[in-house]
Amino acid sequence: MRRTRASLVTAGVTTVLALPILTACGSSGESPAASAQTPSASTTSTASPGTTTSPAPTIVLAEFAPYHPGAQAITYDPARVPAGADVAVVSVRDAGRTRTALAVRGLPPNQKFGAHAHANACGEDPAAAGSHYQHRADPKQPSVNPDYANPRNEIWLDFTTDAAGSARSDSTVDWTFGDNPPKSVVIHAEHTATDPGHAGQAGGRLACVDF
Ligand SMILES: [Cu+2]
Repeated sequence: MRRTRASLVTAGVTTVLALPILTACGSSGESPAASAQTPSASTTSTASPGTTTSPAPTIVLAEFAPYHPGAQAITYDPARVPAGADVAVVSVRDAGRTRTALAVRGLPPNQKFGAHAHANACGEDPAAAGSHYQHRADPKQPSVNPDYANPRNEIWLDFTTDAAGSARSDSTVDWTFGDNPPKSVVIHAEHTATDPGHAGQAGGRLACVDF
C-alpha cells in the first residue's frame, strides 16, 4: 500500500511541480524550492510566513474514508469515490500565479467528475465546504453567473477517469490566495456547467479533501 501511495503521490506531485519549473526556464525567476519538499503520506505542508520568494507548495496526500473526526479526505458517496481511493492535491504559487493539480486513483473507470477549490473545510455534512473559492467574490450567492463562476476566477479541477480509474487535472490562475486561502477541494458528480444560471454547478458532492 505504501508503494502504491508513493507512486500516485510522485505522479501527482511531479505533474504539478514540473509546470513552474518548465515555465521558469528562460526567465529570471529562481528555480522553485518545490523540489526540496519531500511529501509524506497524509501530511499538509504550507508556506512558511514571511518568505519573500515563492512560497513552498501546499501538498495534500490522503486516502478517502467515510467521515470521521480528523479525516482529511472524506467520501460521501462510496459508489463513486470508494473508501481507500487515493488523492493528491498540490498547489504552487509562483510569479503571481497559482497552479493547482489534482490526482486520483481507485475511482470507477471512464467517469466524469467535477472538482473545485471551496472556501471552507470539509465536514460531516457535504455542505460544510461552503461555496466555491472565488478570487473576485460574486455579490450574488450562490454564484451562477459566468462572470464570476468560471475557471479564471475559481479553481476548477474537473477530470475524467481512465480505464484504470485514475485521473489528473490542473488549473492555473493569474492570482494568489492572499490571506484567505481555500480550505478544501470538493469532488462532484458531473463536469462543471458554464452557462448563465448554472455556471459552476457540477451536481452532488461526492467527496471532499481538506486542503
Ligand atoms: Cu465544487
